Amino acid sequence: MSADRFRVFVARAIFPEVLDKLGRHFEVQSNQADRLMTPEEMRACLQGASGVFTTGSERVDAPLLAACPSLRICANMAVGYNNFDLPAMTAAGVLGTNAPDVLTETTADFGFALMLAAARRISESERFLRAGLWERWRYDLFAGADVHGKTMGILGMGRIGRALARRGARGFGMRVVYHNRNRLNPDLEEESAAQYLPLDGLLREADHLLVVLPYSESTHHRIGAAELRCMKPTATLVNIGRGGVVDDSALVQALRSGQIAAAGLDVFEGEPRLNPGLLDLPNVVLTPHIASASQPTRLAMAHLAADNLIGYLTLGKPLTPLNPEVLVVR
Ligand code: 8YV
Repeated sequence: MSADRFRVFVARAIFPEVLDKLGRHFEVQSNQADRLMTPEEMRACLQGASGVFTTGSERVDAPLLAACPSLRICANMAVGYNNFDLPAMTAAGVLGTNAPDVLTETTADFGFALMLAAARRISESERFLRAGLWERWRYDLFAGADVHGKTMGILGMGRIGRALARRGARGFGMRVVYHNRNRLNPDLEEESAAQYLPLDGLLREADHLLVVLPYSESTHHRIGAAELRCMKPTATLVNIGRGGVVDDSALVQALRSGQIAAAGLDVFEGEPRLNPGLLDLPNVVLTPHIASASQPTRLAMAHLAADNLIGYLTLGKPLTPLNPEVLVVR
């Protein structure tokens, strides 16, 4: 079958130029209106499709794969891929690809911004000012925690964790400690200026804890009530990894009771819905999953997902395959 006859479905609205690029290679159908689709609608849209362009919001699982036998590749416009049941995809001979690297620095910038905003009480003080409550200077008005020279703890030392470490150590003179499933090799530790600690040591020593773990059954509620109890009462917690890695109910309790000082959250359990307790708390900065959302980075992520579809379906050569064993089988 010639490549131009492949059909590709784009499950969400994307940059028009990326849609045009796909259109030069494939017959493209897209959800450019960005309608929320049920799994049944998604299945219907994928009939006869060889590829699908997904974001982190669309679930690809065994029932979907069974209902869409023509599917050969699912290209995620996200580095995280917990929306994919990867073993089921491999079993079905369907390739999964993600969008790593292009978002690393932008996402680390945002994690750092959330840490600063939470520690220095930026959102809280702006709300106060906008509400017309500022009457005069006061010695302790929104006095928060320092960031420079403090200890930054990083949970999840992949590419984004290491980019955060570089910012903390080199830009802000921080001591950087980390915990990861596997300890980094000495070269990477040196490059990141970071010291490995077991999880309980990380929790106890961090003035600012940044969670950058992907979500899986094994990372579910990795930070829960017991872990929050280990942290300093002056500490801040930032989650730019995935919702569900932090137990949001336990976090609400910890923020409410002063067990920790503040939090900055870009990802949530069950997003786009939030634990309502979070909305009532002054000491948490909340953003709607935008850590990678700079214009150039989102465009680069979309191009990478598109290039994976083009590379695989036209040449058999995807750029960033998640289950390359599928390539061998084919
Ligand atoms: C995406 C992300 O914007 O890449 C990831 O894993 O969390 C974000 O950068 C989001 O998943 C939408 O695809």
